[in-house]
Amino acid sequence: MAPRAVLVTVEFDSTCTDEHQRELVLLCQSAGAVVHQSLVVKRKQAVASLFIGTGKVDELAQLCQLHQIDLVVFNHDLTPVQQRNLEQKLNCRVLDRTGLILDIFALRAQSFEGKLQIELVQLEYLKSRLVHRHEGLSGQQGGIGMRGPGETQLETDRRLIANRIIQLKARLQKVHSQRLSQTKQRRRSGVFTVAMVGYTNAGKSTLFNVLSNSKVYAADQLFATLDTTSRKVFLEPGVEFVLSDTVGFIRDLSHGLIEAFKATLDSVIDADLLLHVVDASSEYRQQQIQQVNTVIHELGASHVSQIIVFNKIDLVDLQPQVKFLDDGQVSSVSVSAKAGLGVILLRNLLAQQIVARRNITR
Ligand SMILES: Nc1nc2c(ncn2[C@@H]2O[C@H](COP(=O)(O)OP(=O)(O)OP(=O)(O)O)[C@@H](O)[C@H]2O)c(=O)[nH]1
Ligand SMILES: [Mg+2]
Repeated sequence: MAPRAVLVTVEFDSTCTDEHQRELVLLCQSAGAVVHQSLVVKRKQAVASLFIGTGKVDELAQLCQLHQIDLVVFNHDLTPVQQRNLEQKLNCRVLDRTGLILDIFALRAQSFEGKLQIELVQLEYLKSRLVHRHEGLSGQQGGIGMRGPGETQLETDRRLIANRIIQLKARLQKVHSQRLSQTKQRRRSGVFTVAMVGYTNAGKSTLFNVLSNSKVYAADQLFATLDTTSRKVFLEPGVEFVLSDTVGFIRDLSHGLIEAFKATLDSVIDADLLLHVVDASSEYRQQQIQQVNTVIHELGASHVSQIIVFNKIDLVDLQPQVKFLDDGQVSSVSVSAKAGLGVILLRNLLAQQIVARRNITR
């Protein structure tokens, strides 16, 4: 049976709480949980021990007991101590936002590299929690009689995890260098490369399928795509490019997660052009564009030129069109991948870019 979850979003100020709450519901559903209730708690600042006040924790504990809740998810990052304290008080599993995203990633990872990467991040995440859990335990039980075996177990766990981390890093390094030589080969052959980036659920995979006539997994879920897929697309005789579909981005992606996906996002750093896919029907599209650009910057790909693709125009009654900047460069194109609107405009734009690049490099 799917686990039943209660979600907690703390409103420190009033910015975007509704949107953050809605997003957490989607994340939970994508992880396979059933959302029983989504709560907002107002606070000026987080409490060191429990993140929220004791009164609220008691209320939550009652709610969890009454409705047989399996899981409480916080829409924030918790310290290992906060997580442990909350689990004790609430008597059920407590996850923070990063933990939840990691869970979805683990569920979705398909490729060998993706699986290795996700295991690595999970172990790094677990490592910090392991230490704190144990310290809490020995402190609570006074240590005598318990301390010896407990610490031995902890040492064993730590050593096993550390060994596995070394092993995973070595394997990833190998896969990474293989990928690098593939990229170099592609560069030498001069094929134009386009990578699709964008907020999760913007419609990248749907557009990828339309452009490349493929059938990659596209669904109304957050992080439906985890692994990068690439296909060659033929536009007209002699005009072709390699298109890559990538993992979606989300706000406040923790540093560990960005690190983990740097390798799979090679195609983004090395691309000749980024198609930045935006859900035009989202009220928060401007914030989402900003957040994606922040991740692109962290990946070191700010130098790659970008065309914004406003997708899902069928939902907002917009017409397919191309917009230009003052200097004549393309700024955006509006399409509907699902309804097939404006796809021809996009294909023509891509063909122009490829031919223009070819003329420059000749
Ligand atoms: N109405 C409408 N829905 C669309 C359009 N394009 C995609 N969708 C829907 O949006 C949802 C997400 O589409 P995906 O293609 O999986 O989005 P994605 O950006 O690849 O998402 P992640 O891989 O999760 O980051 C699916 O339910 C699609 O059917 C569109 O043009 N119009
Ligand atoms: Mg996708």
